[in-house]
Amino acid sequence: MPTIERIHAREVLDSRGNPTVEVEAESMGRIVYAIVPSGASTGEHEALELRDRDDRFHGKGVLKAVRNVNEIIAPKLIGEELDSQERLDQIMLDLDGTELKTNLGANAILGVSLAISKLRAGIQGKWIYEILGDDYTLPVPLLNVINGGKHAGGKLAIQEFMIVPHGFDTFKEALRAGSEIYHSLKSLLKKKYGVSAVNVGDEGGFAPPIDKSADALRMLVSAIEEAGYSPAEQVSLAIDAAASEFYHDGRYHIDDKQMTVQQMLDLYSELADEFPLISIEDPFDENDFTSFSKLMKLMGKKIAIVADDLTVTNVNRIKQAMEAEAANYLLLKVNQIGSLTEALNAADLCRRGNWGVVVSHRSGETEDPFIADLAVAIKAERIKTGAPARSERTAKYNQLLRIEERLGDKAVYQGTLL
Ligand code: 2PG
Ligand code: MG
Repeated sequence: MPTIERIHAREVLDSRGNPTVEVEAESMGRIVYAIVPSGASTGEHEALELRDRDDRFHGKGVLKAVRNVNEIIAPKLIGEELDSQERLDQIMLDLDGTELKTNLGANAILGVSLAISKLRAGIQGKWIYEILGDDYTLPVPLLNVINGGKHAGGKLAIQEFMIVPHGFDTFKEALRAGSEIYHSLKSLLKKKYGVSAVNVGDEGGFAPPIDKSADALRMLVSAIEEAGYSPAEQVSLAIDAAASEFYHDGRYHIDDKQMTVQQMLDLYSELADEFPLISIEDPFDENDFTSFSKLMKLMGKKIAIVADDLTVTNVNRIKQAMEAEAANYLLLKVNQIGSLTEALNAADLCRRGNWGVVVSHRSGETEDPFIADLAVAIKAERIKTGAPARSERTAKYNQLLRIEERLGDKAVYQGTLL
């Protein structure tokens, strides 16, 4: 069995221009690279992203995490057989020894964890999705075309307004629709609000001067029609409220109002009645399981209630959410938990608990397309990886195009299963 011959970490930049950890690893002449993403609307229960907090990069340097890889993790793993992801990840989890990876940093551990899976694929001459699963599907993309909240400088409280092209036979056709709608939206926004309305936010979606949630969704329906597609039948809508970000002093500050939980429930119902909304992520504060459950009772039979900051890809929190019936979909982000094995365990738990899975990027992303392979391998129903624009987003969509082509006749697009 081939062994890990070399592991080396360095500091590189993410899509926001902030430093992040890259891990390079080598075995049998194969060299692989894995880069760790980073959030902005980070959940308070996420594993620790270790930052230097000194005078470099406004405190955001990751040299401590880099050193932890090069001086602590690498000496332990070099020479180990590439037999099992789980065993190698467990060596790192034991080295760290904390629940939230506060010793070594989730960014240090995850970089190595992802590099290990790429090496394991490389030495077998396989693609990553092939070693992570044995039966595959192509996920439906949630394309974030209007950016609000912490990801843009506008007035929209809701962080993400997404189009969902599910009514197609292939991922390729769905992505084409996504791109065409994105460009129709650009023209409509320009016409209505002027050229500055099409400046983009962190995830490549536009950041127009719209201040009401319903108006943003209305623009999306117009863009779908303008591009020649049929809303609801072919293309539906999704939102990520990321509500913790606008929850202050017991109220949700949204649409120029300060809303109670009941008013938010009413708002979501109205939006779901008026628009073809099929998914609502993080509708309430990240500690409020009770309000999530209320929304589930109200519409959990019809649409996806997605837990992100609530569950942070952590099996303990997912179990808690399952017991409370607080959601029916998990947003799965590998860096929230900090190792591939734990992320895969979270996905398994969802399967057992009858939850769907949306594999997700972070707002601070990189050119690493890893999550595309992951989504295919775990048969995630959906993937959320930004607008169909900006290379750190299209890197993932383009990898899905490659995988679909490679699977040929065996390719199954989840959209057809909706
Ligand atoms: C989210 C993500 C990704 P961030 O809230 O779902 O879109 O944002 O990476 O900033 O947490
Ligand atoms: Mg979210």
